[in-house]
Amino acid sequence: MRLLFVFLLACVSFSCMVEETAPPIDDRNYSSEELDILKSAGHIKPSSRQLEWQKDELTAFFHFGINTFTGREWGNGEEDPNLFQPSNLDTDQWIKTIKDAGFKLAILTAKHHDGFCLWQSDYTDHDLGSTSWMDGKGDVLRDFVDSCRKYGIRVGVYISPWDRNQSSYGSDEYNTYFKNQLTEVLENYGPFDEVWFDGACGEGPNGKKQIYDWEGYYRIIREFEQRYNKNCVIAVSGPDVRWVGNESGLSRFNEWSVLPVHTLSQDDVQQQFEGYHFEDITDEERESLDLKNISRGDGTVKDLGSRSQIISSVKGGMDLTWYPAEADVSIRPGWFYHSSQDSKVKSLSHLLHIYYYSVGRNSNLLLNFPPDKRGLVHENDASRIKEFGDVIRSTFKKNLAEEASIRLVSGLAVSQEFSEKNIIDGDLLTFFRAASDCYTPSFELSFESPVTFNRVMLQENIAEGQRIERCEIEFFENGSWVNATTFGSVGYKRILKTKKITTDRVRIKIIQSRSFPELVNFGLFLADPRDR
Ligand code: FUL
Repeated sequence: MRLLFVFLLACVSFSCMVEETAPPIDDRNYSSEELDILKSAGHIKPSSRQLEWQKDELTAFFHFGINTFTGREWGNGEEDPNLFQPSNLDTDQWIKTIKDAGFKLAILTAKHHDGFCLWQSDYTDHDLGSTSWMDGKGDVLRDFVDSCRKYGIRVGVYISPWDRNQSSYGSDEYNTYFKNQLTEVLENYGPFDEVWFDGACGEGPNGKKQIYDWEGYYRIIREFEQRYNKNCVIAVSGPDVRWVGNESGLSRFNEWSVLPVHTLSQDDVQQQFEGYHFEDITDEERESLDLKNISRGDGTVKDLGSRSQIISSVKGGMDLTWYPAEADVSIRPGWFYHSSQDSKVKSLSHLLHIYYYSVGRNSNLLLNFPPDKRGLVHENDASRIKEFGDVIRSTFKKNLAEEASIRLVSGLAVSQEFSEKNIIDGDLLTFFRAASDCYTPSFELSFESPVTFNRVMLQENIAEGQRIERCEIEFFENGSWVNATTFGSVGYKRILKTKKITTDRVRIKIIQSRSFPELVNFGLFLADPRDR
């Protein structure tokens, strides 16, 4: 069902690759109680692990495993391990390729649903120890982790909870198996920066579905995090990073990082995520392990964090939480390599559209590259991603706004230290903070000579929360102010495409906010000609 939904959504979303326009402003009269609720939403903050993760922007996914050699997307766990025979595995090539394109983090499918482990596991024979490849001594996870560290790329691991090989799957015993395996990976290959748990939960070889001990899994990861003293987000079926809700890499027009802790009853949630299990966990434990997001709502719905969602949820007794989106998509139709898809690598314009609709909409992009049977990122994928990286780098290399002088047209900074100058100083550590009663400041940028741009960027100081709900950018032309673009929520980063505009004056008008805005950065860019 979920796959069908995801497939339909992918078709619909790409077939209409047109820019969405801003919906009408929400001009309802809100009571002071409601405004207080919205204000409190604007002051929910990310954890340090979430904040660090958000700055990655681009994460590479590598789906590699027994499916690479069987041509399947979902293996059944009965594969002969000997089929795994990469002829020229080179994880350095994977990591160099994505690093050159600007990616900061990489995640490997160390175990997919077939249960086949890309390391030597003490707990199963469905692993690299059972292949003749490298005389059973190969260790792809080790190679991958070493390559990431060598090139300064942050490291993530995907370990599928759904395991179609394990006969214990569907019983409590399997939870022990999974926890052993998780511990083995964290212990021998950690520290990791991200652990990715898939939501898919089908049957095991015994025809049974598993009741997962999620809290038990999370506890292990948090304990390792403390031991290594290094942040590690748990994504998707996890409390720190949420699935954006489709596998097309596209975020919502308003992608909020502050959401009600859950939007459905626990029964509904459990059905939605098949097998998602709520163990008995005390509130204190939940608090101490920072697991407030473990009861989650339906991640696919259109509206997760609007005013009405926030107000009705809080009035209904729910808490609010920081739960940022990760937008996943593959560079090819499949997640795993199939030679028949060599000519179906996404076009540059499709990838750029995804970039603007993910990174440009307050989400991290998780873009998948399926290494081929040689164990290499295929030439077609490698050259496309190089092109993508070059274009992004070229489009955003020169922030024209940094040449302007800036003044507040309306509103007030809380103090000189947090003045408007900070948003065009090129320093992401300094920011503008409005005075506490100023929710709708406007700024004007003036240039000594006209500049030409067609991309606008705005970034909030999310360390303190996400607050902006609506903003307009205007430019001065023939004696009057003209609208360049109107958009909604901002968060970590919002990027808008505009027509090509030449002007010597630009205005940023914040029209609606939940609390006093804090802005880190404003940008005006002229896109590379390949970025249309
Ligand atoms: C899905 C999985 O079933 C796919 O095979 C893939 O790993 C994707 C990222 O997540 O739920």
